[in-house]
Amino acid sequence: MATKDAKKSNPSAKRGGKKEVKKETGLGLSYKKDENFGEWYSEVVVSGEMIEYYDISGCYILRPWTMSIWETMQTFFDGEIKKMKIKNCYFPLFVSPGVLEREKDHIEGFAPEVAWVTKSGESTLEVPIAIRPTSETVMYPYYSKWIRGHRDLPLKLNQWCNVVRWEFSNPTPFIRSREFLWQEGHTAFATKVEADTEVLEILELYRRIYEEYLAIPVVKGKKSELEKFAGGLYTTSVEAFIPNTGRGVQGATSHCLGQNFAKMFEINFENEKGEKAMVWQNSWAYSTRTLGVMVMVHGDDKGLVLPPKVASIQVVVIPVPYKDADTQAILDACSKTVNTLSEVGLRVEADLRDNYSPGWKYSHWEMKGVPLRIEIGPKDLANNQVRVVRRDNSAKVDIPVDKLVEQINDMLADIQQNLFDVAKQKRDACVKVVKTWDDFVEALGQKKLILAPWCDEEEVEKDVKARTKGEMGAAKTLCSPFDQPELPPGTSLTCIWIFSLLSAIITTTVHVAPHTGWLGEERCLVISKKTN
Ligand code: 87F
Repeated sequence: MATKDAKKSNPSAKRGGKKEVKKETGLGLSYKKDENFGEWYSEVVVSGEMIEYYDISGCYILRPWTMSIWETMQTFFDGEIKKMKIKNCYFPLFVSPGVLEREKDHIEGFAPEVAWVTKSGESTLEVPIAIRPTSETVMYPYYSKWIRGHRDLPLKLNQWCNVVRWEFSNPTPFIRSREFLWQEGHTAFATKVEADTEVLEILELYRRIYEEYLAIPVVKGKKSELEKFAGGLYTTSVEAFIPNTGRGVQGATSHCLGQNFAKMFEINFENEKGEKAMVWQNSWAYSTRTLGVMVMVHGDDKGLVLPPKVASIQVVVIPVPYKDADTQAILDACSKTVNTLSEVGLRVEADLRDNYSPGWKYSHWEMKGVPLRIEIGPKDLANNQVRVVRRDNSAKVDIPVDKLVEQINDMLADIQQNLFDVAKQKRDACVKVVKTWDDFVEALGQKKLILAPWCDEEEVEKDVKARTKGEMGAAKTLCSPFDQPELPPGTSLTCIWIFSLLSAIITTTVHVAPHTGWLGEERCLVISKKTN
């Protein structure tokens, strides 16, 4: 199918609204981040060699440059959950229709996204088989079998796998793909207290993935009743923000499922008093979407910008030979630099290819987002120094060879911190605290990340969505942040939604009492435009 998505496999083929391709190198992006964000993103993931488009819409090839970042995050997260005594397992990819149906109420809204295998070779399967979109229904029948008494609890399992959700809205590499990689954790406890504690422990690990590894600030909080996972009791999430689009992105979720699934799948146990009880469950996941957020937040007009902690190559060493210089001595100095830095555990490579110019190599590694570039030419050799260029801010410094390890380590740490600081400053500049409907509507139009008093009633949220549909882009609540803005003592919050009614009613001069209290306890929620 020749979809719009498939056409992107050769972004250089369409050059509408392009910028000049660099003459010297033939590299460079056709689109600018601030001018055409969507095309810029599609181009940067391909030119940075993270993604290759595939002939099935919404499916992408994850290239080694992507997988190494994924593996770094995986190593961190896997180590942390093992400390929490969570064990890895693997359940099958296929789900029988009967089992899937057991979760009918919750699956209902998701049903159109479930992909089915209906044939093997030429013969039609007697019973079609679903491909897992998530594994609750796959795993929980076995939880029911394995959990008998309180000594079988807690049961804490995780699996690293792929899932398939046949999305129909605009596919976007990493952010919305039909198959993606994730980890899904599914745990069962004897008490709600244990489940509640774990929900937050996992959420903190997700925050660390974003903030410490990907250098992306996130907001931790609780989802609204409308936006939570319908099958669960409550959903917590980390929310990132993309200033260019003015949209929030759900970074990862940690759900407390309560006893809903225990009821459905009969996951019971005999407690210490010998009574029959139902388990309390959690489920939590983060996916390859993390990588898309990283590209969107840090990338620039030269391509990817990788945080040093996750970059597959942290330092690239490039020889800069001149006509009459001792080329072999330069190449040897490059190899020596690689060895010195590799020995202390840094991820370093030299690009010694002789069929590309240094200028071409600079652009190539900039496109791929390598945090530091070391250039070694005759002058550097003579002065016993190397020239170092930062990818994040293009700063150039000469460093003496005998300070190499120390200074490179410092610079990498500084880049990691700087990426986070810049991203946070950009995000914070987009945050708008509003108290009234008019201010809310205005801020939404300005692509702001809105912090507003909110009563968290499903009907109210649906109404706000409906009222903001159209040019402005419907509003969607992201979460109620755990860190709430400070309010002067004695201040009472009024849900912004009531002002939308007030302005309608005021025109007919009917007096309405302030909307406080009766819809429950107002807290501030962060709100942005809907993702699609
Ligand atoms: C799509 C098709 C079928 C999301 C779906 O978030 C089912 C679903 O259940 C579905 N899309 N969900 C919700 C997933 C909930 C939960 N599962 C385990 C998570 C974390 C990991």
